[in-house]
Amino acid sequence: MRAFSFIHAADLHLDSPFKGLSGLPDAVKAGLRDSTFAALDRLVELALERRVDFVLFAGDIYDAKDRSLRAQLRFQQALQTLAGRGIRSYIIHGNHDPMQEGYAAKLSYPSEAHIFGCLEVESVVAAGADGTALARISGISFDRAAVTDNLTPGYVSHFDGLFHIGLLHTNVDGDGEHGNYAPCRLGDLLGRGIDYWALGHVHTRRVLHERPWVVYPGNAQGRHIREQGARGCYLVEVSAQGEAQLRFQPLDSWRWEAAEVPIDGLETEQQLKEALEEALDAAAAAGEGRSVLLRLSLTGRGVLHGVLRRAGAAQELASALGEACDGVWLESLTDRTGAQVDTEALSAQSGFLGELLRLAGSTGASSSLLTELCTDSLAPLSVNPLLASLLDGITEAEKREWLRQAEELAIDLLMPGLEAGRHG
Ligand SMILES: [Mn+2]
Repeated sequence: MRAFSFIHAADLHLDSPFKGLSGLPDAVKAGLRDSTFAALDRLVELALERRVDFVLFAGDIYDAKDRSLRAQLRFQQALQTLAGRGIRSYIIHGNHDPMQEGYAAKLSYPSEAHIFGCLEVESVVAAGADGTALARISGISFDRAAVTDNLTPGYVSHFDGLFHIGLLHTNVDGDGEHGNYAPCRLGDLLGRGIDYWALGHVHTRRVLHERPWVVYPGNAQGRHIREQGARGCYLVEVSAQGEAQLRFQPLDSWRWEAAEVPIDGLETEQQLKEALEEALDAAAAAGEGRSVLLRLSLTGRGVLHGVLRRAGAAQELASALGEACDGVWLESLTDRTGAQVDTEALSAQSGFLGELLRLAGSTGASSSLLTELCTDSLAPLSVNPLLASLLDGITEAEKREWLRQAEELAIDLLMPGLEAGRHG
């Protein structure tokens, strides 16, 4: 075989709506709305520039079953541009864009683009522009969103000496962050005669195994605060001996970052402002020239807690920071600070506050007690069926954060000498 190269991308989620960003300027919202398409454009540029032999799209090309026509036309255009330069594409559909559900426009795709069907695992030979067989690619699309079968048994050895790529949208080893669709175990992927598993579904890139390679490239553009850091695809070069070399290539134009700014030891509003500006500069650097959406949390204990407790203080700081650093936008600024007190000493004290803090401590240390407390406290809300369904979705981390806020509020209200305003 001759050496060849390909791009492995997944989870483009074209035309993601980027909801819930009402506080941001319209230009930012428009930029975000376009960012999944911009990532696709960059992918095409990369493929042309590096003259790869083919491109793999491992499912979730579109964000929604009822995919927009705009998204389908842009993807068709991308495939045509690649085909025009002799670059083939291999495509599977995932749980967000299953083949037999939702709206698929009747469009013609270039013959250089192969879309795998959803009935059984198909296997095709990828040839270079000169007709040389380069690799075998096996794949299957999702027919419906909720595929619960393990699809790996359909992938078999072909004993043809070709580098064998398995294209699959799957949740390997039950990743709890993603729906458990087409679930399989890492062990199911090994020993099947596949040299490179080109996976999709998990949005954070990871290499689960080397030789054979089991790879999630992650999504091409982060879409919310839980999708932080660089996003893109893998550029894979396979030598004539069948050795693969992977290089991550960012494709994102907007990057999500989160940072904490502790107020411990800060004495003045000026120092607080400077600490926040430093966090913005660090986020700008992490963006590597891209626009950044930053979630800032003020943490720790200090004298400035009293200032931050004033109504609207966090919001006022956020709007002042809005213009502080080019290319960085605040997704939110949250105050999670506490008064400058020794909580250990406080909770060792006798009296009401001490007992309350001890109770909070033991509740926080036990997930069953925490669940019990939240269930009891929220019982009046669960009478409403709409609210009851929302309550089911509250995570343990959120419950813990509420408990922490309640503790701080109790300290603020019950400690003698701590009123809103500055205190030492
Ligand atoms: Mn996805």
